Amino acid sequence: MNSPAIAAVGLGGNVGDSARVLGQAFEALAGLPQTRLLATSALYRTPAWGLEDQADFVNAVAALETALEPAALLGHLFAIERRFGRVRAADGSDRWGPRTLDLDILLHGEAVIDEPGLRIPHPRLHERAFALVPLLDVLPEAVIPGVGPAREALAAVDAGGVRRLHRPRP
Ligand code: PH2
Ligand code: MG
Ligand code: MG
Repeated sequence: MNSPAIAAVGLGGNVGDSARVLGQAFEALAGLPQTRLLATSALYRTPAWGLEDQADFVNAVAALETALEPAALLGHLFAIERRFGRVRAADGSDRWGPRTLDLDILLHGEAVIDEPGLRIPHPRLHERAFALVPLLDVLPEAVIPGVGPAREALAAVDAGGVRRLHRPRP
């Protein structure tokens, strides 16, 4: 078995009952092989970033200790997204399925990976308050390889719209 790394996974959704979906997604992460769920952040309601003309998101972060290599972990995250992430309209009008759950690897130990479909640390982590705020809940000393302490990255962005929904679970 590979020696375990501390990984941070970002969770987000803005279709359906996102708070409920994210809670269930935490459970799914806890069930991954060769992985221990170390901590879950609070849930945050966050204004949509990038394409702004859409519903607010709910965002959170999970800290994992995992012996899964990044590519293997990503494969598991895609499988969980498929399980939780799609709603189906009876008439098939959403046959491509609006995504209700997005799971992104934000950090994987000190790994720096830049491959098609697999970029770690997440290339926009340092500019996104919706990821940095929950990341600091679970890993207050997190360092973003190539960037610096996550806490310093947060200080440089506007976190005004990020609102806590629930306290972290014990
Ligand atoms: N995810 C995106 C694009 N924009 N905005 C917020 N607030 N939260 C997200 O998770 C998010 C986003 C693409 O993955
Ligand atoms: Mg994303
Ligand atoms: Mg994604």
